[in-house]
This record gives sequence, structure tokens and C-alpha cells, in this order.
Amino acid sequence: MELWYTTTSPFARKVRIAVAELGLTDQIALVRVDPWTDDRLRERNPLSKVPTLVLDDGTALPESSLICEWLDHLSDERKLCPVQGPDRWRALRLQGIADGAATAVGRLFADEHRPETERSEAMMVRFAAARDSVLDALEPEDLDGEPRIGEIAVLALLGYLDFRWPERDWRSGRPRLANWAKLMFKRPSMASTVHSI
Ligand SMILES: N[C@@H](CCC(=O)N[C@@H](CS)C(=O)NCC(=O)O)C(=O)O
Repeated sequence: MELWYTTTSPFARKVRIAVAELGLTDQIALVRVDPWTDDRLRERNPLSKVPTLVLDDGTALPESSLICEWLDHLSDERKLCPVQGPDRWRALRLQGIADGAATAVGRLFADEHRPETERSEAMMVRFAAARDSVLDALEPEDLDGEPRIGEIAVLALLGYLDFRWPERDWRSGRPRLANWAKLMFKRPSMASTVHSI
């Protein structure tokens, strides 16, 4: 299998964290790609987005959540995606809001680097509100020290915030989230997947 990725994508990092947590690193070759310019990616995934997981039969899976479900079914020992009951809906809810915030943060970061004439101030306010509201919503959550897909998506979001805006302090006023992240960032799956340019 090949994981097509960038070192800057929070969604690709989410998948890479899942790969490491599941102990599948040896089964997956990493292919670094520029989704904006590399036609080889669109030949495999019509969306031309990262992450894309290319299976051994050539099937290309888009979407980090789908890729994580696929990876999960390969592992008999550890499961990241609970299959049923309240645990499943909690994990998917956390993943949903964390992924949504990562999308908002990515768009906000891109807008901040555009000329002012090409930005929408109204949209930037909305993206920032999504980011801040999600962080506030995560603060009272009982996040697990043995991460499953919800926690992994949250870790990818928090890691992306540190990468894009190291000078802006999301930890301030959110001590529970900050303490949890401090512990979790030490995991090998986090240390081996840090963002880079
Ligand atoms: N919902 C998708 C989001 C993937 C995504 O937006 N990837 C960005 C990089 S962070 C990308 O490939 N952008 C290139 C493009 O939009 O053409 C997922 O969870 O995988």
C-alpha cells in the first residue's frame, strides 16, 4: 500500500498517526506529493487531495476518515474505530468536529497569506469562530490516553495549530486540553509524524 501525503496536511497526519498507532508502518510506503501540481495524484484520486491511500490492487481511497476505517480493519489487535454503541458515536462526533476545525484552520491560514483584496473578512471571522468554538467544546471532553479515532483527529488538529500558528496560544484558558496534549504529544505516533515544510 502507498499513502500519498504532504508533510503539511493535518488530514494526512491524522492517517499517519493512525498507521503508527496500529503498528502498520512497515506495510505502507509513503509517497510525498504536491496535490496542486502533481497529475499522478489526480490519475489515482479524482479529487487530487491528500491523504490518498493506494491499495495493492490499485484502488485509491480518498478521505482520511475512510482511510482510517480501512486501516482499522487490517488490525486484529488494536481498534481505533469502535464498531457500535455510544463509543462509536462519540468517536465519530469528535472526529467530525476536529476535522471540521482543521478545515477551517487551513482555510484561515491560506486567507491570511492572500492579498487583502482577495480575502473575505466575513469568511475569515467564520473560520476563526469555528476554530475557537471547537477548542472550547473540546476542553470539557474526557479525552482518552489510549487514543482512538476521535482523539487522533483532535491530536491532528492541535498539532496543526502549533505548526501553523506557534505564536498563538490555543492552550490559554484550556488547561485540561493542554495537559492532555502535553502527554499525548510524547507518543511515538506523534513524535514520528510532526509537520514540516
Ligand atoms: N476531508 C478530507 C480533506 C483533505 C484535504 O482537504 N486535503 C488538502 C490538504 S490539507 C488537499 O489535498 N488540498 C488540495 C486540493 O484541495 O486540491 C480528508 O479528511 O481527507
